[in-house]
Formats: sequence, C-alpha cells, structure tokens
Amino acid sequence: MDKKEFLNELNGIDVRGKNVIALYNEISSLAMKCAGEITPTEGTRNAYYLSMEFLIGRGFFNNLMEIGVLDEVRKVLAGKGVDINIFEEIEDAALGNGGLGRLAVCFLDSAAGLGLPLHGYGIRYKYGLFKQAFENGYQIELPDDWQKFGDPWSIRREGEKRTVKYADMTVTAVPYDYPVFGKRINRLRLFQAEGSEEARKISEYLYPADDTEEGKILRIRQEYFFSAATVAELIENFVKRYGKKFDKFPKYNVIQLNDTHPVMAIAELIRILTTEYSIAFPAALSIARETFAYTNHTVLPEALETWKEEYVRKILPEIADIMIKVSLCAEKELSAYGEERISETAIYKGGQFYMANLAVYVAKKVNGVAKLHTEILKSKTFKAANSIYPDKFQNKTNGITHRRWLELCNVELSGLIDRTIGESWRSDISRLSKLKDFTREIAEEFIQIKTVKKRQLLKYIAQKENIEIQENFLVYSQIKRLHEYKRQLMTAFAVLELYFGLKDGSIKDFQPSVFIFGAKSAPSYKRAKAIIKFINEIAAYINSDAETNGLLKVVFVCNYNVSYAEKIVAGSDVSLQVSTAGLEASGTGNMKFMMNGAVTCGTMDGANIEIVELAGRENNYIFGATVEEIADIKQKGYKPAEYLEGNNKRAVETLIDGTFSDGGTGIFKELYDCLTAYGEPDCYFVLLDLKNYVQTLLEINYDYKDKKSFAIKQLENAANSAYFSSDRTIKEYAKDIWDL
Ligand code: 26Q
Repeated sequence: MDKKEFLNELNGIDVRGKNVIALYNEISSLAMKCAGEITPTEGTRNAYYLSMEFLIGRGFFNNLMEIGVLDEVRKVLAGKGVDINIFEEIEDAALGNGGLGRLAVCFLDSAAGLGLPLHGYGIRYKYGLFKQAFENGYQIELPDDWQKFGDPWSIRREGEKRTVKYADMTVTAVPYDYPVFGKRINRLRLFQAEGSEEARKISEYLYPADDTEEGKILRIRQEYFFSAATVAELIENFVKRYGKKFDKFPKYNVIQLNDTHPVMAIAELIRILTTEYSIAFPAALSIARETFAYTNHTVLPEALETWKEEYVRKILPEIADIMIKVSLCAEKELSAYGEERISETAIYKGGQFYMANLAVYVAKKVNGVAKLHTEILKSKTFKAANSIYPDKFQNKTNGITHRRWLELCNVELSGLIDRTIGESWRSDISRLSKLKDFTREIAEEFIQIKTVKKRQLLKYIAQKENIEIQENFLVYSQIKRLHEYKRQLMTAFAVLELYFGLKDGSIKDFQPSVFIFGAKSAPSYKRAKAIIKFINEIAAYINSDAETNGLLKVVFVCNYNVSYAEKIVAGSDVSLQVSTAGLEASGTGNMKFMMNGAVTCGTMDGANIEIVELAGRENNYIFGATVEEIADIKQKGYKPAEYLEGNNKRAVETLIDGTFSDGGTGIFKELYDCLTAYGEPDCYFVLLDLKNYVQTLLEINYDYKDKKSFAIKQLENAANSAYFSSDRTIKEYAKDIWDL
C-alpha cells in the first residue's frame, strides 16, 4: 500500500462511536499495510543489532511521520472532529531502561532512514520498565502492561517460531516483527517465550530482580533465549541461501552486540557450527571472530557482567563448556604476553565467566560510545587487551535520531530552521550547520518558539503533577536514570543552596527558575530511591514557601519516559549533565537538549566534551573536576568533610538536621554518611564539585537576563548539533565496523 491509498482508506474510516483505543488500532493497522512484508534483504550483507533493550517509546506519531502522512492524518482526523493528540493516551513501549535501549532504537531509525540493512533482535517483554508512582514521596513500582491497548505495530510470525533448549526445559521463541520505517523498511524482531509457565517467565519482565540465585538464572535464561533464537535463524537463513560454506558466513552477516547482554550468541554460534554442522572448533571460533563486534556502554565495575560457572552450567552445560574452551584458546594465544595480561583478559577464572573479556577477545571490533569513554576503555578497562590488539578498538560517538528528537518533538523549531536554511537538513542533517550563519538574525523568533514549547511543557506538568509554573521561568532539567554517579543528589543540594540564598537575601536579582527532575530508580537500588524521596521532600518544601514561590520551584515528574522526554527536551533552557568525570560513557540526553537549543551545564564527561568542542565552551557552562583532577585527588586521598562548609554544609545537613523526614527509615542519614565518610570516601565526589556547581547555576541565571544573547548561545548549540544525529553515527558503524 502506498501513501495515497493509505490516505484514501483513512478518509473512509468511520469514527463515530469509536473510542481512542479502537481508533488507534484501526489507523495503526492501516498504516502497517504500508510496511508490506518487512523481510531483510537477500543476497547481500546484513547487520544485526542484538540488544536486551529497545526503548521504543510511542510508535504512533513517529511511524506516521516516517511514512510521511502525519500532517495529513492530523487534517483528516480534524475534519472528522477528532484531535490527533488524543493518541497521547497510548502507552509507550518501554522495553528498556535508559540510554542503551534508546540508542538501539535511534540506530534502527537512522539505518532505515539511510537505506542500510540493519535489523534489531531482542525480547518482547510482556511488561516493560515499571510504571512509577509516588507514595508519600517514595517511588513505588507498578507493572507496565504496555500491550493493554493492543500492539498494532507488530506482526506475529507463527510460521517462524523455533525452540530454544535449556538442560531443564524447552521454550518456544515466537518472533514478532516491528517495521522500522525510513527510506527502506527494516525490521525489529522481538521474540516472545511460550510454552510452560516457567517458559513464559523468560519474556515476562525486563530486568527481573537478580539478587537471588533464581533471579540470576532467569537473567541468564533471558540472555541466552534471544541470542540463541537469533543465531539459529541467521544460520538457517545462510544455509538456505548459500549451503554449508560457513567460511562465507561473515561475508553476509555481521552481529553487533549491544553491551555484553547478548554475548552468549558467540558461544551459541560456535555450538551450532561444531555440533550440528561438524565444523572443527578452531574453525568455528575463527568464524565467530569474523562475525561479531561489541559495543561497551559503561565502565562502572558493578555493571560489567560476570556469571558464575555453576549457574550457567546448571541450565546451559554446552555453553559453559564452549566458553571455557574459548577461554583456553585465548590464554594460549596470549601466552607470550605474561601472567598479568593473561589474568586481566581472562574469560574464565575463579569459577566465573567475564562476559566483557569474552566479547573483547572474540569481537573483530570493540567500540566505546564517546571519545573520552573510548580512551578510558583503552587505557583502563581493557588496557591489557588494547596493548595486544590495538587495532580492535575504535570510538563511535553516540547519536540520536533528529527525526524523533527534533522534527517530531519540536515542529515549531523545525519550521524555523526550514524558513531559515530550507528543508534539506531533514534528509541530510549535515546541512543543519548552515544555521550557524543566522543565529543572531533569528534569535527573537527562537525566543518566541522556546516560549511556546515551554508553555506546552508547563501546561502538561500542571495537568500531570499539579504544579503550576509561569512561562517566564528559566527551565533547568535533569532527566535520566537515577544513579549516584549521575549526581541528581548534587543538583538537589545546589537547589537547596539557591533556596537558602534567596531566603537570606544573599542571592539577589535572581531570574525565576524551575528545576525539573525525571528519573526512575532500579527497584532494589536503596540509595537511588532515597534520593528520589529527598528530592520530592525538597520540592514540597520549596514549592509551598509563598516567599520564594515567584522565584524558585522544583518538580520531580512522575513516571518519566520517552514521551515525557520529548516534551522536556523541547521546553528546557538548561541541560544538566553533571556526572562524575569519567563515569558517564556518553550520555544521549545531552544531545537531545542541545539539538533543541538548550545550553549544557555539565562536567567534562562523556559526550559533553564533544558538545562543547563543537558548540563552543563559551556557549555552555562547564564546571567541576576533570578526569585527571579526580584521579589526582583519589591518589592523594579525598577528604569530603573538607568541602563541607558554609552553604554546602547547610544544604547537605538537611539530610540529618530534621528539615526533611524520611519517615524514620534512616535512609537520609545513610546518604549523609556515604557522602561525608572518611573510611571509604564518596567515590562520586559530590561535595567536591558542589560549590562550583552552585556558582555555575548562578552564572547561567545571571546570563539569562540578557534574553537575546542567551538565545544566541542556545541557537549555537542547535546549529552545531548535526554531528550528534545518529545518522552520522550509523554511517561510521556502516563504514568502519559493518562494511555495509
Ligand atoms: C549489568 C549486569 C547485570 C544485569 C544488568 C546489567 C546492566 C543493564 C543495563 C548494565 C548496564 C545497563 C545499561 C546501561 C546503559 O544504559 N548505559 C548507557 O548507555 C548509553 C548509550 O551508549 C550512554 O549514553 C550512557 O552514558 C550509558 O550510561
């Protein structure tokens, strides 16, 4: 079906008596006819993106935009008396946690947009990332039944299901295909686990609690489940087309591992080749080493996956054997490099599998996701491997799709760009840089557009959160997973200091400001949950003070997700990216804000470094210790209490002085202790950077008085953001890693 036929049929839809859900399903199903058969290209090289997470968000508006009918649908529906915005009620498909999952979807979007054959493979969880509610300021988690409105954007492939075998059970993997619209239509294939009750559990939840043996084994089952289903399919397709000449397998297939979660695909490929096709182990391993590539997304030690051999062996004895065999091969290959490097790169040691080391050894290419991150991988995390295979390591700075994150979420700014430099930037994002010549000229118009986006955002917040904010407020936002290293707590202290300063008159001439937080905490992450409670306490306290009400407000939005992010990035002035230097691999929220014309207030971390390199340090607000400075302080011994003085002290001590209540749980005291303790000083260096942070926020506030020059800074950011389109990133992967 083409666009014209779609619109004809749409005109014929009878909307009378139908509710939102019925209309949503009817229109989506009609649009799905535009997708046709969605099969990967035959006879050429294809790339496969294996990921435990695909944070899709809402498909409806994005897909209609990609098909090129969104405006027409809006008009046709309006003609029938239906406002297209009623579909905002439809739930996001939140089959991911944060950056890593959202990146996967941006990549698929860009590949389809560029006409490159990249296909996603993952799990069709019954429940996505939990829905967040607040009860007395505490996060509580509710199941996310995202399919309750139906799932019209997928096709169930009954005929292509296959079995996945574990030692103790057999599970059916049923593929559901989601079209990825663009210049070509690619496919995201998500497997659903079916069979016994135990079998169905495998695709029930994203991140089941893994603090028990049972939980850990379920996680291993999940990882193997989609990896094995994918590899079996790729081999089957290969044999159908090319017979059993497996040395040609890597010519037609390249598999990108999105972090280590799908790494068992390596062992599974080797298992199938050796056991089902009688290929010798060394040959099978060589094929794997030509096929896989691996992306690392974090250097936090606790996030680097290790699996107990005992657990893997219990359910996947052959996979355990293969991983040990690969480990021995690696050891042999590296025997000349000395004990230390052998131990550092060990895949199997002390009864544990080190999944990242397996990935690094087998992968043809290993990449980090921002320049600094790649440098840290090479010099620290994978130092030994890098000294042995220096050519393996590459940088691929992340990107975001400018279609969802500018064209869709900011129609108004996109229109201004069209009027200023023409529309060609939409299909060739590098042309956005032409905007650089016009930032002064269009500043006034930009200010108006920012106000419109702010108004939309603040209206939405008023409805959802019941907090009223005036549209003349300067909007600072920090939206991301809740984690200590991202330092939402540092922002909370900074806000308190601003508040105290306004109260005691030491801060004068302050532009009215609001701080918007959006974040979910992992359900078992106690400190992260304590931070949410603390910020909610601060918000209630500050917002109810009539004396400062016209100057400062705080909002922790509830159930932050992709759809909320679309509104926040468009309506914010300042993007808060304040992670401890060296710990945020890249960040992608920073890029979304930048593209929508916000300045970055951040540390020299992740992609912030590249953002200010491109948009100018003078147009952004950088503060805090650098990676080198942190290393230096660590070495000398960090003494947090030395930074606890004056206003810092006052803000931090609200954790323990009774200003706020944690309901007698002691969690605030616990936070206080970990920030200030001597024994094991806070490894996120909150107090170290706090003073500088407050000063920087004030500097921004001061600069905002000159609306025009501030708008020019914001526009300089938008105009320099082309580099952060995932179109650029995907072109680099296609050229340097996938050879597409
Ligand atoms: C680890 C062990 C066991 C179970 C789960 C995990 C696990 C799960 C999810 C570890 C990490 C994640 C997610 C990581 C993530 O989202 N990383 C982010 O990736 C983005 C895209 O590259 C970067 O921009 C962010 O900087 C990075 O934090």
